[in-house]
Amino acid sequence: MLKRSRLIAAPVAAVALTLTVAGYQASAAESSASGGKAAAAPCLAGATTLVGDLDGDGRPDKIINPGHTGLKMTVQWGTASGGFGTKHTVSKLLGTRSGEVTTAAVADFQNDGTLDMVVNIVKPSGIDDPNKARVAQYRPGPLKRADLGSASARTLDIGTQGEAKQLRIANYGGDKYPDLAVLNNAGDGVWERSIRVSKPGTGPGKYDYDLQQQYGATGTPAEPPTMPTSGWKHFYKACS
Ligand SMILES: [Ca+2]
Ligand SMILES: [Ca+2]
Repeated sequence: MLKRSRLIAAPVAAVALTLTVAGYQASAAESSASGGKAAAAPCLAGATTLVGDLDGDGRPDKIINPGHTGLKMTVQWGTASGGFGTKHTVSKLLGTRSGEVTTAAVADFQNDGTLDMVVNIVKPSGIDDPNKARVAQYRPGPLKRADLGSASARTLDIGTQGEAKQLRIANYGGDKYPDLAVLNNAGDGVWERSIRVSKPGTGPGKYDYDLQQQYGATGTPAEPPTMPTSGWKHFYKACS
């Protein structure tokens, strides 16, 4: 009886070993781009819900962006059991002060395997001249859980050219780098779709006159420019 169970156990162990090696190779391939811990590619769990690793611990996190506006975004950190923790409001994590409007956009802008965030915090002036943003940054992931900080945050010019009312992920030019569309109060009753195109290795770029002519638009508060809703859908598949 003892001998027989050993004969059965050996092939089972061999199969298990093969599966482990295959799993290791798959995760190693995924992590090689970022050099960090293994995490599956981001995927969509609904039109406004992205699942992907934001804090770099290798566990997928859940980012919900109601209405695609970037105004009511929440983050739930991935847990050891494969689930998600409690909802954290992004505006709160970012330390939004009274009267300020916080917008955020999440995608892997550099397409390097880690999710990144664009953040804009501004206190609207309430008059024709727009205020400058207190914070306008591109924050390459991984981000800190406590305050969504990044070790390599970079200032973006979206904070000095109007008041950002919404941030959205867009696809301009059809490459693999997600772009940014800002619903921008440019002042004097002009609302624009102000766009920033991402380039390899840098994330969202500066204002570019030619690209703005090509992909941007202007409007008013009464007739605002249309804003993209399919940015995530273009870059990420549905979670299986
Ligand atoms: Ca995570
Ligand atoms: Ca990235």
